[in-house]
Amino acid sequence: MKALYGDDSPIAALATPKAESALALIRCSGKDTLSLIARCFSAPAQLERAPAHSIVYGWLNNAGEKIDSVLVSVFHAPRSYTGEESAEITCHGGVAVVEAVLKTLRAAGFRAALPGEFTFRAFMNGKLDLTKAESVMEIVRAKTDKARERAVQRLAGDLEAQIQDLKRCLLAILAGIEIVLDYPDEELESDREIPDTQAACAVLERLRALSASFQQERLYQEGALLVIAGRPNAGKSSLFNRLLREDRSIVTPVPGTTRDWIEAWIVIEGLPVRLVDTAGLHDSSDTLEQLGINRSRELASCADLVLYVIDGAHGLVPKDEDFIRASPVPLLPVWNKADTAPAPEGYRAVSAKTGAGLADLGKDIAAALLSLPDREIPTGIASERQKSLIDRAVEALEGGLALVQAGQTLDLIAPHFRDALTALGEITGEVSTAELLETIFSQFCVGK
Ligand SMILES: Nc1nc2c(ncn2[C@@H]2O[C@H](COP(=O)(O)OP(=O)(O)O)[C@@H](O)[C@H]2O)c(=O)[nH]1
Ligand SMILES: [Mg+2]
Repeated sequence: MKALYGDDSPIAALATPKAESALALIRCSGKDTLSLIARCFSAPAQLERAPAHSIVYGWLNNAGEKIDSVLVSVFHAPRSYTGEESAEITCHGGVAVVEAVLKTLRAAGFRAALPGEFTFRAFMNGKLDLTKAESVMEIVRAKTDKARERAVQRLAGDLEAQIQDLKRCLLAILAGIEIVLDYPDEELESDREIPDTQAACAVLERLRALSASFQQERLYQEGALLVIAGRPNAGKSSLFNRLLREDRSIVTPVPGTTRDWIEAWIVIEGLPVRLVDTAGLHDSSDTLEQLGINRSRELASCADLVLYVIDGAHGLVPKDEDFIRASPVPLLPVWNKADTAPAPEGYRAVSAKTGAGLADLGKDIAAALLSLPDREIPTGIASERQKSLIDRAVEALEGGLALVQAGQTLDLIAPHFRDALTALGEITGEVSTAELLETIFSQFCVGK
């Protein structure tokens, strides 16, 4: 892949799904794109003379045979997605039509684009930094509107701007150190201490906040695992159905009805949530039921949040208290059956039967998952890659500051600050390797 990535040879790929549809879009980019398409186009001269951002209508022909009537959108370098001369061919959306158009383009001199190759070229030509390139993939994959919104903020440059600002701060601190290193004998007029530890601590704080933001951004992207647990008959399945707004899980007055687990994807306050209804937690002599119970415990132990349903008709019993206390993951207690008796102070009261309290419960769940009640979180980091680089910068800065504290000399301290700076440069892509780029862009779809 590396050998092919990174040249400007003409490439073409279908950008829309390979399925019967009204229209399909085939993207072309690279050297001589327009004159290559002109070779198989009914109005070649018009296409080659077409102004930027115009559309030309005509027929695509292959060896004298009419393939399809198409529209060609024309982009001149550098005003295109990739920064190269490009075109988008809109043809009819049949699977066979698309195949025939691609075959025609191959005959004219285009090769099939690799996954993410268009965006890769856009990055190489300075159209976007790596945080923006990664957000393109996020937008395509966003499951909810909120997830899409957050990715769009990164595409608009919110994250890049934060990283650039952190780099400026670090660079200023480093410049202070380098001057002393370069001119050790000069009397420098500075009212600041060298290195500027106060500024470094401020950068460190912001980096730590960014590192923590990944947990939340990941929830928006991948969704949260929310497991409903509780004793038999507490109303777990009723609550599951309520949250799902359909009767999926079987509800009966007989304890031990749900023996396996049932799951469904729902959206809570813009967060994609994988909701799981489990078997009631109690000891059973029935082997099959006991297996279900064991699975319930396993699921509950790897959840992002456990929704622990208390049977309001019976109140809190020692078994409930034990489970709540022992939970290895965050747990939200819910007092169900509030229609039968009032809930005690401090509990979220709901009734799976009437639906009372369900909207507030949704807010509680989102707040518990994001661990930031009632507050919009700023744009954070969105990939494992970004997270590991932020953490590297945090470690480097911590290391540097520890040396300052220990009274070490500047020549020993400086490399730590430089390393932090390099890590941030890797996030935006100013510092990059072929391997890194390949890993990122190969995750894209073909045509992106
Ligand atoms: N009054 C009342 N009954 C409920 C409520 N939620 C569930 N139930 C009843 O409690 C029984 C057990 O419910 P189910 O959802 O199967 O509990 P699970 O065993 O925890 O899954 C059923 O008869 C439900 O109709 C509620 O909010 N109020
Ligand atoms: Mg049940």
